[in-house]
Amino acid sequence: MQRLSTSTLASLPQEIERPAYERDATRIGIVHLGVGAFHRAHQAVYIDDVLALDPDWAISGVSLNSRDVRDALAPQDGLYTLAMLGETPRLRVIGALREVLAARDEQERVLARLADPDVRLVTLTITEKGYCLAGSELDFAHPDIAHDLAHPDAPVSAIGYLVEGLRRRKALRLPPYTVLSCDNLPDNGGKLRRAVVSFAQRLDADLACWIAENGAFPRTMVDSITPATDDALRTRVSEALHCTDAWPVQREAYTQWVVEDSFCNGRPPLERVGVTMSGEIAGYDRAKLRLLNAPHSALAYLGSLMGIETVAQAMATPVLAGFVERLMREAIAPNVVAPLGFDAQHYAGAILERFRNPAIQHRLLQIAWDGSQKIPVRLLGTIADALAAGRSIERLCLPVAGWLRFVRRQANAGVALVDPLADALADIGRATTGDASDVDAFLRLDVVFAPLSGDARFVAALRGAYAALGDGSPDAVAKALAGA
Ligand code: CS2
Repeated sequence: MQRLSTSTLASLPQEIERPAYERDATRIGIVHLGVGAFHRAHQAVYIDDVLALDPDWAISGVSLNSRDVRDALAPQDGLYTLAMLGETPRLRVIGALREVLAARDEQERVLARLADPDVRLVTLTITEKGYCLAGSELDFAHPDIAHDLAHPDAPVSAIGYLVEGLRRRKALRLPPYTVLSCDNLPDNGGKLRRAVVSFAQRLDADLACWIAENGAFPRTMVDSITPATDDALRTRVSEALHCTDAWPVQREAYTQWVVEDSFCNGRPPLERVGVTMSGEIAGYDRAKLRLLNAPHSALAYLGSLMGIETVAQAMATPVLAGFVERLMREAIAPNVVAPLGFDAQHYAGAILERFRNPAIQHRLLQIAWDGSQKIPVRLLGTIADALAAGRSIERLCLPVAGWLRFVRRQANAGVALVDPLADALADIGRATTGDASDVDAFLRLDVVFAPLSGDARFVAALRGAYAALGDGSPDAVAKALAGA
């Protein structure tokens, strides 16, 4: 079978959607760091629509760590297939990625792109850990940040690349690019601005000033459920296309992108392709993290303990689905400060419907990754707000305790965790005994639990929730959920 590429594009079956513009006539105007499945299923699709209106915003996709996406997509001229898992499934070939670079092999090309006057926007999906933060500020003790401060012209971190790119632009008397974080972090733009400016400050105070005065770091909220690519998808796509695609991606039909409208160097006509441009997005990002991502993590840990594999299966398990709905509507929603006109209960209902979608095989273990990065921004902020408002936190602590039980189980089974703190977590997990005092060892992980670990009400509630989960077996978890 032939491979998807520019030369096979024209001969794809009629029903396969494809770029509605001349790819050769487009120019690269965006560098994207972290060209994983989420970017390719979400932002790149919006940009594919933009390119039919304005050819200046094609994407140079950069992988900072791996070579896999470059190796899969370079032979396909950057083309790949998106499967949209709605009522009538659709397949669409996306052409927005005009180039895919692996930074480890092509560092100078990446830096040259960042200093290219045509590039006016740099976007990121590097996941929570890619920001190298401790709390809300840049972690100068992080090995990648220490490396990049010592070798600023040969960076490895996203922050190092952004700053070296901006340094080159300043030297060339070019305007800066807008830097747009598309990750699930509250105040993602604000955090990224502080990380970039504080890193630059250590190298060159003038550069830091120039970035602070002329740069832009809009906040965003991104949303579309994107299960990892599996063999079933590869097979389905190659059968439909009559040619192979080494790395198709899939997502639910629903998609949302809210972007703060503060760019420093022009921007794509995003409002014409379904993006909500907003002056104030603070409410949206928090509502999404708290009402979608937090319940997702709850399903991931509690469901995995119960031996369940996917989100839809978890939602078909009444005791778990019932708990998650109560968690959202009664424990989380009262702590969400809603943007104007936003109805948290309606939003929660729509999310539950999306979770129930049986057409999507979204594996709980995928969502369980990187718990140490996700738990603080998804759950602990709500707990802190609930404590401050004098509301109860018992139910909110159950998914956090579920994470601890999950870590204990994986560590004792010798299953490696996918988490930047995997080693520390495995050490703690292996030393646990199963009773509530286990919680104290986890609470010493300051990067996760500070400052809440100093609150006696939180410590007591987390111990209580951990004890309620019994031995973490499916029966014990089901019993705890039924009573919560
Ligand atoms: C999920 C998210 O993997 C996870 O942690 O909670 O990727 C989630 O599917 C997206 O944020 C939905 O927009």
